[in-house]
Amino acid sequence: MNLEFPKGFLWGISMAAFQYEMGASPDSVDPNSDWYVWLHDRQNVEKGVVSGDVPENGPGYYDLFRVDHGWACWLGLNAWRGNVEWSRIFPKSTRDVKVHVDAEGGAIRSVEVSEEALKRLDEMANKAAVNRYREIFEDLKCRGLKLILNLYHWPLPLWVHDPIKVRDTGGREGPRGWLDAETVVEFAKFAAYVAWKFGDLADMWCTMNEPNVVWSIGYTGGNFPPGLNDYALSLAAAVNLVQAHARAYDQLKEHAGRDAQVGIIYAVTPAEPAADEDREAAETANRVMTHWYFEAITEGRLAPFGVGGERREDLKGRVDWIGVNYYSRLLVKADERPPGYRVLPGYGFACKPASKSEAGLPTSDFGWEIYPWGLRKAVNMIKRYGKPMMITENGIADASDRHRSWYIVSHLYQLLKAIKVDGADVRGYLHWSLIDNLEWASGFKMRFGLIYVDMKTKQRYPRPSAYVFRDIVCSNGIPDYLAAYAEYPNILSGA
Ligand code: PGI
Repeated sequence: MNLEFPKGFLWGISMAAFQYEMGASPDSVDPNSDWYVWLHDRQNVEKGVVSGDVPENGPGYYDLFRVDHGWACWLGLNAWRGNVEWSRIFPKSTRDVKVHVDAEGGAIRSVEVSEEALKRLDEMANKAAVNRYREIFEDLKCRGLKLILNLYHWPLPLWVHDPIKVRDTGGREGPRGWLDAETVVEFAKFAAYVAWKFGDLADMWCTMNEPNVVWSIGYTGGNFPPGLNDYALSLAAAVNLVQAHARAYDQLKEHAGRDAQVGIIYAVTPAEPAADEDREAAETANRVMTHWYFEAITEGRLAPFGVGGERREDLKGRVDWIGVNYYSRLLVKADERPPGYRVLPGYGFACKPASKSEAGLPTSDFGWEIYPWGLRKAVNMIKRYGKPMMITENGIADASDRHRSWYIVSHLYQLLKAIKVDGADVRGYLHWSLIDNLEWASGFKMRFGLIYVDMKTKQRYPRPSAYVFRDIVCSNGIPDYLAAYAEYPNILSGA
C-alpha cells in the first residue's frame, strides 16, 4: 500500500472555545456558562468531582489566537476546527425573542427564525464577543486555513442551564439545560444567529461535538455537569440533543445557504467482543451507543439507546457529513442484565494511566489504551450512512511525548487502510489538539497538545511529535523515514 493520502486531503486541528480561550487577559474570562460554574463549585472541588483547575489559567487563545494560527501554518495545516461559545455571544436570555415553533408534546418539529427575530437577536448579542470571533475567523481565512465551524462544544449559558440547582434537585428545578425541550428552541435561535453572522467565513459547519458524551457523562454518574445518575434523564437529554442537532441543521441551511455543508461530530467508540460468544453483545453496544443516533438523523427513525422506534420525519436527512472522534475502544462481554453487555476493565478507556492494558498495549496519561486498529473500525461503522467523513478528533494525553509520534503514525496508517482497502470516503484528519488546554473536569494535567504550553507565561513550545506531524502534513502522507512507526507494536511503544 502506498502511504499517501488522497489529493486535497484536509489536515488540521480541533479546538473548543472553553478549553482554549481564557487565560491571557481579564477580558477573556467568561463566567456565564454552566461549565465555568461547575469547575468553580466548592462541593465539586472538595469531592474531587473536578480537579480544581479553572479556565482563567488556560492557554489564552482569545487574545493569543494569532500566535496559535501561526503555529498551525508552521505545521503546514490547511484546516482548523473552530468553535463559538454560546454564553459569550448571548450572556443574557433570548427567550423573549419570538420565533415560530411547531411543537407537539416534547417534540420540536420545526423552528422558524424570521429576519426580524435575527435583528432582535443582533441587538441582544454581546458585540465585543461577536467582533472578536470575526477577527479570529478572518485571521484564519487570511492564512489560507479552511474554517470548520462548530456551534456547540459543551458549555451552556447559565440562563439555559444551572448545573448546581439541577444537580441538587435531581433534575427537578432549573433552568434544566438539555432536560428541557425549550433548550432546543433556544439553540436553534443561536444557530440561526451564528449562521447569519458568520456565514461568509465558515467553509463547513458542525452543529455540535459529541452529543453522546454529553448525555452519558452528564447523566450517568460521570463528572460532567449536571453530575446526575439517572437513566430516564439521560434519555430525555439524548432526545433533546438529537432534536437540537436537527433544528440547528435547518437553521444553518436556511441562514448560511442551502449549499452549506452541515455535519455532526460524534464520539465513535467501537465495542469489540471479548470472546467469540460476545459478538452479539458487541453489536448491541454499538447500536445502543452509536447507530440509533445516525438512524435518527438519516432515516428519521428515533429509537433512543436502541429502545422503541418512533417515526420522526423532521429528523430525517439532517446530515451532510459526519465527523468521527476516535481515541480508543471498548471491550465488552455479554450480560443478562440490560442493556445486554458490560464493559471489561483493563481495556480501551478503562485502563490504568501510563501503563499497559490487559492486552499488553501501552496506555496514555488518562489510562486510555492505544489501539490504532479501532480507528479503522470506527470509520467502517459510520461508512454505511453513505456520507463523507472526516476524523474530527484523534490524539493522546501524553505529557512526556513518548507515545504521540507513533500514536499519530499508527493511527494514520489504519486510516489509510480504511480509505484505500475498505473504500471509506474520509476527507480529512484533525488532530486533538494543537496546544495543551483545559481538559474539562480533569484540568491541565492531561496534555493533548502537539505544542506544549507553559500555563504561567503562556509561551508555546513545539513537542518533538509536532515535527513528525509536520512532515506528514507537508508530504500528504507517511514519509519513508516514518514508515517503521506505522506497524504496531514497535520499538518506540515499549511493547
Ligand atoms: O479528552 C480529549 C478530548 C477533549 O479534550 C475534547 O473536548 C472532547 O471532544 N476528547 C476525547 C473525547 N472527546 C473529547 C472522547 C470521548 C470521551 C470524552 C470524555 C472520553 C472520556 C471523557
